[in-house]
Amino acid sequence: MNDFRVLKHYSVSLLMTLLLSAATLANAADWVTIDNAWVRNTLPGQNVSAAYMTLTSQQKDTTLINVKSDVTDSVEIHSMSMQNGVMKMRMLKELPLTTGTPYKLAPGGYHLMLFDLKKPLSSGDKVNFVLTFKSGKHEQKQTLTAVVQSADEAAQDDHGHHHHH
Ligand SMILES: [Cu+2]
Repeated sequence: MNDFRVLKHYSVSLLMTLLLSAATLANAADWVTIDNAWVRNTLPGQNVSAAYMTLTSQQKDTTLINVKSDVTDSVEIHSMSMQNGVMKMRMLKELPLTTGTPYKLAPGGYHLMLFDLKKPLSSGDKVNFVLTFKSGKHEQKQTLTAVVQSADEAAQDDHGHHHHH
């Protein structure tokens, strides 16, 4: 009788331990924290767009090396800068991240360029991404879902989160 009670108690603790380790593993597995991911909606006749998000690496020497999406077969990492009064976009082979420093991909700066969209993107649509990160000899894929927004909606969101006047 006593033995049975001990065994039962033991099984429950073991189960709890397993559940807790599973949760911890899931968190520890993510090298990069990805926040505020959104994709710009398309205008009629437009088949290119861009995705924005904030990447914060939790891992040493992590580099974004590849991006895939379900709305296009062609995603590029781009930088954008003003040169002689003209906005210029440049393709980057990879994007190195500094550990613990938020890396903000935002309109007018770094972005994930989406070419040859399979369908128009409207506000509220969901776009799935698989980001591949490299650290040393290891690679890790992280999936994320970004919501489609207009630039205005995104700016309002940003305001809501960061300013309270
Ligand atoms: Cu671009």
